[in-house]
Amino acid sequence: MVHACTRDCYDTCIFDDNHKPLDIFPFNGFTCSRGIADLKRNSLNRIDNVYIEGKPSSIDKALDLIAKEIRKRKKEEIIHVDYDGNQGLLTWYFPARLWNVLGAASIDYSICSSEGHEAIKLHYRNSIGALPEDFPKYDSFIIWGSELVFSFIHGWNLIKDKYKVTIDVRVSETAKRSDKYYIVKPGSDAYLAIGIMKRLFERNWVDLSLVDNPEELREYIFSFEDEEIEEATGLDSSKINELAEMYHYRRPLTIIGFALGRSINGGDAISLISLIPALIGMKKGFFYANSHGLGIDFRYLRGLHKHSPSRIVGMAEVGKEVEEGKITFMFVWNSNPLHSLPMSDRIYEAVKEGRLFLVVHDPYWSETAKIANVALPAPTYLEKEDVVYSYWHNYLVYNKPMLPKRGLTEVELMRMLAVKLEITDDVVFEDEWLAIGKATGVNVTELKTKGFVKLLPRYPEDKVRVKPFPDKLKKPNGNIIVFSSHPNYTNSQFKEIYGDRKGIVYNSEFEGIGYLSTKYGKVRVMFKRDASLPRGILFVHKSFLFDLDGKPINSILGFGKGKYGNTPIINTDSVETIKA
Ligand SMILES: Nc1nc2c(c(=O)[nH]1)N[C@H]1C(S)=C(S)[C@@H](COP(=O)(O)OP(=O)(O)OC[C@H]3O[C@@H](n4cnc5c(=O)[nH]c(N)nc54)[C@H](O)[C@@H]3O)O[C@H]1N2
Ligand SMILES: Nc1nc2c(c(=O)[nH]1)N[C@H]1C(S)=C(S)[C@@H](COP(=O)(O)OP(=O)(O)OC[C@H]3O[C@@H](n4cnc5c(=O)[nH]c(N)nc54)[C@H](O)[C@@H]3O)O[C@H]1N2
Ligand code: SF4
Ligand SMILES: [Mo]
Repeated sequence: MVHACTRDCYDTCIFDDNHKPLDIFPFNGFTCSRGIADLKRNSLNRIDNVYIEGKPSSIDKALDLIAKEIRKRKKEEIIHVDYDGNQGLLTWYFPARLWNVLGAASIDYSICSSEGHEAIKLHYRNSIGALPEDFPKYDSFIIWGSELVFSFIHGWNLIKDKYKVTIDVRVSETAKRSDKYYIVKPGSDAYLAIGIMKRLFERNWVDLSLVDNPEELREYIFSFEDEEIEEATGLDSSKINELAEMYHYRRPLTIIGFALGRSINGGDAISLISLIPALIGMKKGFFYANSHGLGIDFRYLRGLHKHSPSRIVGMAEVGKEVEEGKITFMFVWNSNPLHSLPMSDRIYEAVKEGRLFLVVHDPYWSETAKIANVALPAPTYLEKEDVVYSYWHNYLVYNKPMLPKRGLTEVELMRMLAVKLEITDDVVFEDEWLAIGKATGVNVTELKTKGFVKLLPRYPEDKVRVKPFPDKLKKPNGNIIVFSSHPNYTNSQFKEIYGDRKGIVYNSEFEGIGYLSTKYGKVRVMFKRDASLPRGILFVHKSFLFDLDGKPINSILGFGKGKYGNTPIINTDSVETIKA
């Protein structure tokens, strides 16, 4: 039998029951440093018991306490924070049913990729693009705002020997390993896409058969002067010509990174970039994330066909709402919000001051679990049954546990808490395998027997809508903080294997201790000089998000968000640097 890695990662590697990566396309028998270390990590830093206020306790006492705290509150003050720490349908999605039956507040799941999904859907109705099987059909690639060599190793493996061009705001590792790279000013990718399309129109290199309204697009594109585009992007005309020539002569696959959606003007950038392939008549000419085009009914899994949250809180605003006292109870699983949410120091302060009751269900002692009023042990993905999808390939995988279970599964916990709360709704108690069958359209018996099946990708056939066109683009101000993936960690995970590093900020000027400051907060960090970084770019690995005093770096992020998918603007501007 098999299992797939459930971490937030493009690759969703499938392993055999000895935890060896399958030697089939696109995994090709290898995995990353995390996949290799999973068996060793599985016994380290685990939450080994139920803890109440840091002291070992029993599940019954914990559930009584949680139920009492829930009953005390208005449902609008109760929020569940769950993200992609485990991408299993049973671990991540299904347990949200309890909270939706309760009518608690829900996050909007916007932290990572929603901005790009929504921006692409404006034009294509769905955000699905190239599948792994499509990658080898291209002989060239444009890697736009993605640190692919670290974040997407099997994608990189398929393209590493082909012609590649990277567009980034700094000389990333992917840029270094590409045939060419272009360094643009942060927040200016929308202008670059406009510049490229302008050249394509001017040279009559367009094929208008796929788009619905080319004349309106032309008019919009020509409302931008070349000087404006050059000034915004920092690229001169010859560079923009080169990119247009590459699109025309080589017809590359454009890989659009998630980081763009977390940046200034990010939604507009992704929206316009996704139009370029269509404008030259390329179908499926981009890859962003395919999860919304595989026919999985995530709403059904979360019970949203029958119940709705009382309100939706943007992930950009959770910290702010905690500070304002609008959220007083937080139930966390599959997420480490102290590490990952903007203004997360407000969560820490509210727990310490007794203004927020925090429950965390996690296999590991995450930074958030460590400060929780109640910490509950969860099994890892190697220890429980689940069904896993990918946002790149279209395998649906039945995870058969290969190690004994430690802790309570998310489904067990949800139902035990429902019993305490005297909730009998059949949405909570529907057989989870029936629900999986309904939500995926897959025969579950066949899935369990075979281990994995392929989902049918669904591509909309309509013409590509050129509208809406972005109106005003923002001009970034001052220094910009830019985050990116580290090869040995997935977000906050794997510190027990590869160690922790606090608050290192790479920049073009300073060396030594100092501060980053915005109107939202201030953190004490270690500056390191990197001559390759453009002035004004502050680069941080997104796995080391605590400062020298243990305060979240996200204390300095605000609640600004993207206009299409509400993704927090994590790569934010107006960051002041202060040398100590
Ligand atoms: N090893 C590893 N793999 C991972 C993860 C991990 O933590 N570690 N995380 C997973 C997750 S959750 C995600 S979301 C993906 C993220 O994977 P990617 O989409 O690759 O995103 P990032 O690594 O955040 O950053 C990609 C690049 O975008 C650049 N960038 C930032 N702002 C801009 C801009 O305005 N314009 C342009 N052109 N470039 C910009 C950054 O400099 C960086 O080099 O990776 C997944 N894979
Ligand atoms: N400053 C800054 N902030 C960022 C980013 C950035 O680049 N810079 N990136 C953003 C992005 S792209 C993302 S996706 C988010 C990621 O933010 P998070 O979702 O907080 O990321 P992870 O570190 O993957 O945390 C997931 C947690 O899930 C737990 N977990 C793993 N498996 C299971 C399981 O089976 N059951 C349960 N119950 N828990 C499990 C892990 O142990 C871990 O504690 O962070 C965002 N925040
Ligand atoms: S983190 Fe990504 S590359 Fe590594 S084992 Fe998991 S799915 Fe594969
Ligand atoms: Mo992400």
